[in-house]
Amino acid sequence: MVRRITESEIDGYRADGFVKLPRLLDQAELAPLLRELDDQLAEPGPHGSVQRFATDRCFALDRPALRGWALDSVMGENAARAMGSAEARFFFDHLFAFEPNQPIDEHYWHQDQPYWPIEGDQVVSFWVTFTPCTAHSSGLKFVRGSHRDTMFYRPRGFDGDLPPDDVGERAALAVDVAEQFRADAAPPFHEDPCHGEVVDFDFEAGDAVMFHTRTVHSSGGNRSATDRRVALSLRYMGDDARMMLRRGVFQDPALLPDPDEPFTVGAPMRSRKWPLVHPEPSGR
Ligand SMILES: O=C(O)CCC(=O)C(=O)O
Repeated sequence: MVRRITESEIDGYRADGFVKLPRLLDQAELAPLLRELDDQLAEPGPHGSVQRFATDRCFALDRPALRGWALDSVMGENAARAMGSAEARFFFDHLFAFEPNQPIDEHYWHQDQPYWPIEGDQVVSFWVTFTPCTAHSSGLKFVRGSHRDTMFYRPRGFDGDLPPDDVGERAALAVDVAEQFRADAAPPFHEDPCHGEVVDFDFEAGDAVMFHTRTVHSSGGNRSATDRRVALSLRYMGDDARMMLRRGVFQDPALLPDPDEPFTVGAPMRSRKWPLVHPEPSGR
């Protein structure tokens, strides 16, 4: 169903901040998972939006095939091995769908970590495409080695405008981390190689890229006149992941613990939303 990643793929991930995982999912797995993604696109959840492209997040655990893949397959073990972590917890799922003819000339280069209320090196995403795609048709591209950059680019709205910065009463807990940020958002890596080496891939359905939470990535949108692109990122976190809330920076409220759960900047990431998936899935 889902294959184990290899040691050489883990080496590639650590060296470059990303690695392509051909056929992470075998063909037989794709149809039931894509059906649930299409159902989600047809009836988006509270975090769904359609601006320059369609996105939704934090819904997979409510859908049986997606839940089984995210929590009960070798994905947790893959994540733990890649991160070099004893444990792996599921963090969240994130859907990205482009219809034909949805180019984004200026791209949406970004790193993920600054948008999320989390800090740590052991945070990994598996971006899995359910449709074939290339750089021309919104295949995701990556900047080699950018995970080693110690500064963040300023977050911006990559599927349109950023939603309001609303973490409710927890806003009072936000800390000043201005020294971790550059003044600007990410530069146009696709236009000027002096900013860094951009790597793109040709993807078959079921292929994936495993990438670090600090790695800069984007697509150029979908220039195919006929083919849609549907991809889901599954995110996992390891032992060093800690709660964080950055003052003056958009912090996704969907990724905070539930209101009745504790939230303390610097505490390990614990919530009923983030089940342990490695070493022993428990209590599911
Ligand atoms: O699929 C895309 O176009 C964006 C994916 C992305 O930014 C992510 O998974 O973090």
